[in-house]
Amino acid sequence: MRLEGLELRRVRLPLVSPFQTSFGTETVRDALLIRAVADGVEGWGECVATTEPRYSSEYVDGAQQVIERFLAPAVLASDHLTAETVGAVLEPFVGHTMAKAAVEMAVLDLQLRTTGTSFASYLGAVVDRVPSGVSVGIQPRLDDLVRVVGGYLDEGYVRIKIKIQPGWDVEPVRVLGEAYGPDVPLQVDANSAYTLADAQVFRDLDAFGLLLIEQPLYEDDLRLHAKLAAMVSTPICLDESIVSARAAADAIALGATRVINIKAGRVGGYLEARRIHDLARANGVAVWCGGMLETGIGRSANAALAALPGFTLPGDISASGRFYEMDITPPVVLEDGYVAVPQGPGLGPLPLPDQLEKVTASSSWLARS
Ligand code: NPQ
Ligand code: MG
Repeated sequence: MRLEGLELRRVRLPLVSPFQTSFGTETVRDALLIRAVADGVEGWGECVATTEPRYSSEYVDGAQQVIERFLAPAVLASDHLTAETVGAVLEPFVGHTMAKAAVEMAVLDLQLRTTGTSFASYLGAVVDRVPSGVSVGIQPRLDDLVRVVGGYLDEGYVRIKIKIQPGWDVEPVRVLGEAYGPDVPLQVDANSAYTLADAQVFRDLDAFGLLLIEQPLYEDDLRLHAKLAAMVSTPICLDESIVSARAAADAIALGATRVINIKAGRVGGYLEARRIHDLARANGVAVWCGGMLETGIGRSANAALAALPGFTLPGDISASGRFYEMDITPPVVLEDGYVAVPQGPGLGPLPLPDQLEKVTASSSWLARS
């Protein structure tokens, strides 16, 4: 294909409640959407970069700028662009996986809408709905945590993940076990807040039968994650550390991870995400689909990815209502603890123009020159 242009659109969606992690508290999702146009068809991508570079080194203003200055001109210059060649076109630019992923996603959606193919069938989905887990932020008090988790269990979420940080780890897990029993699938996510000197915290967590411990140590500490993994019985799962299929191969070979959280944005796109899925599956490593507070655009694409056969654990693909009063697409909903895998062309739903307009902060059009 030859792209006519790319629209970059910044949206601001208020969260239904503040979301606190070990690296900060968010009250608004400041997201970047990309609309790619060719031959009168449009495709949508969503950049998962955060407002500030606290989850990873990327941040949304930086992602927008690297797209405007480098990535968009490169894909707009191609006369034979396909979703499968975007990676190679952008490969000369180092890093910026979230920005690259958003560009590739828009081109992939455009290509699949043109051919009438769904993300699910393109990626190799084997189910038409995926079990839905929920990520629960750090709460002011333990009784708030019990109440908030109880609400999600009532809604039907099949797995609870709580965010932890030093001082909010073993007690919250103990209290949830006491409130809801040992049969509620539970896992924890530290977002890199610990060091190996905190190993005792994770040994103490072994008593609770957690599904996994997500990203306890710093992003580039693969060797130390392997050390920690050898000291505890609960599986270690990496999120931030897995920035590519190469990193995934290293982490598996080192024994740093028994489970991988796959986020297409973090690894440079849905094609690289599928490669990590394939690699993990071949090595007997379970994967699940992470979340980055996506709008209905990214959330729908994630549901398709999570329908691949190696996604054997519930993901962080919650209903839109977990984060947003009003999504920009028809809301992703929970049905008996599952989210449906969209079957329409491309990633499925399109933004609803009125709702999109209401949350748009700015937009710009990058034309083919
Ligand atoms: C994780 N997500 O798995 C992340 C990180 C995260 C759903 O737990 C604004 C935008 C705030 C994206 C906070 C979940 C965020 C964000 C945390 C992503 O590590
Ligand atoms: Mg995580």
